[in-house]
Amino acid sequence: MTASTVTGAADLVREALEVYGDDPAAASILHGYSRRLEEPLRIAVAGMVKAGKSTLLNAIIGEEIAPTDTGECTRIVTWYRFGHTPRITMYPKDGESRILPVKRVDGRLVFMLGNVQAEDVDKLDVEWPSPMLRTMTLIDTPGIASLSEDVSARSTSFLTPADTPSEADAVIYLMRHMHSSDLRFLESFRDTEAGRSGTVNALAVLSRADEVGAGRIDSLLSAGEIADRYRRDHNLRKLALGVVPVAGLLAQSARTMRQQDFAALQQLAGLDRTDREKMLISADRFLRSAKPEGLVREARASLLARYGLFGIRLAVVLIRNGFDEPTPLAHELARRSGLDPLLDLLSRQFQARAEALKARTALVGVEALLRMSPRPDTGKLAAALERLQVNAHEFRELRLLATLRTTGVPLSPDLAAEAEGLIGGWGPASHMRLGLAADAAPDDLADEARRFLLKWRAVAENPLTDRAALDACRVVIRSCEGVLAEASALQRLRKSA
Ligand SMILES: Nc1nc2c(ncn2[C@@H]2O[C@H](COP(=O)(O)OP(=O)(O)O)[C@@H](O)[C@H]2O)c(=O)[nH]1
Ligand SMILES: [Mg+2]
Repeated sequence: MTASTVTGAADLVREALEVYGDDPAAASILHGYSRRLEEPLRIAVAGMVKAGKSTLLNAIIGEEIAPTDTGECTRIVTWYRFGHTPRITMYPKDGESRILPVKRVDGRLVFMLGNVQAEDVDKLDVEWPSPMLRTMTLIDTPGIASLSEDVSARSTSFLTPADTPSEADAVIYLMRHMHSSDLRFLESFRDTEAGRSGTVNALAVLSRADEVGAGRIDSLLSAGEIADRYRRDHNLRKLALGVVPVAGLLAQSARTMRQQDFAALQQLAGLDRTDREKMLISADRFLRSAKPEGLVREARASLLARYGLFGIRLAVVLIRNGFDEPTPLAHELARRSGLDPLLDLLSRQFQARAEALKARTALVGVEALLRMSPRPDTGKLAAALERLQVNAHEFRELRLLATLRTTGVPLSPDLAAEAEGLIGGWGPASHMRLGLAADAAPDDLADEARRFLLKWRAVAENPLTDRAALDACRVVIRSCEGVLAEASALQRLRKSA
């Protein structure tokens, strides 16, 4: 992200404020955009009811703060933001916001709405001192396309409002299987943001991945195969930057593992193998089992709720293979839950582009304002908006990425795939664009960037290249030049050190 695009977006909002300063509603929206440019990226977690959204959100944050399963509060859009001290603010649809008491029961945060009904609440805002939240604000949403029309409508109007940019800059979309309603939602999310700066900014998660193979120990492998298939799916590919399988429940519990969980798992690992396998056939058997004696029914139920049968089976195998301390076991379980690849994808696809994504949201907002309340004196503003949209290279990259993944560009499949990488489709860092290792030397980065640059100049100059692909070639060439400039700067730094 060049400084010019960020400052460009901030300048544009400032110019818009000069034009719309006398309209309090517009001014407040615009002030919101300029604040938003300074804040962490907003990532919404969406998907059908019980897809495992709140559980995954807890896993990402590393604490059990989002209420899961039933309960009134799971029906309210809830923001989780960084704050030095825990604080919960409720915003009712009518009336003043109010601070709610911070109360935890059995490690979990409980929201006490008092005499207010969930349907009268616009949103809850949770400030929490979690390091993860320093770099992103997470937004938990009620289910999409749920049986309850009302709850579903709330999520949809929040994430894909008709006239303004979405409150979220990007979305993690959870699905257990791919349904047509999942695709419909992703389409509408893309379309709101689209306008003229159309981009793809959703990641798909194949959630509750441990349940895919009925909790068998190789469930995640099977889930990985399904995710691969989805990733290649023609429809989904247009809508999501990636698909990863995640066992969110396991990830959440591993990241919040308690000593008593570890002790119980150790007891199970101590059992004779046939006894153990028999009792772990089903949840029901596990709950009813007489062995190990020290493990009371409540403790079994708690293990089951926190880790699922898959998590219990996996933990036992790991303990028997030498993970005999809680911390290494918790790390290994988290690693196997599939959370790390998701975090990695989040950081590559969203965090690294946070500035461009936020700037883009601001631009969409100003565009909407110009459209909805036109004024005679907005010519200069419209021109500035247009210039920024057309010229900012980050937006051109995001747009081309969307085109490559949707309608396509008349290039050979190999070239199209290469273009996708070079413009940052697999992550915006130089080594990712070039397909090199993270520790590649500056000389190698520069050589490779130069090679791609020459190659793509040749593609652009080749008379056989389709005219319709020339624009795409120009964007790719500009990206190669950017990478080369960065690599050269690194080379100079190396030399002078
Ligand atoms: N086995 C298993 N259960 C899960 C997983 N994620 C969530 N669940 C369970 O599914 C239910 C719904 O989860 P929740 O996170 O509240 O879903 P939400 O409605 O999408 O927010 C809860 O009982 C969770 O314990 C998972 O990865 N594996
Ligand atoms: Mg939920």
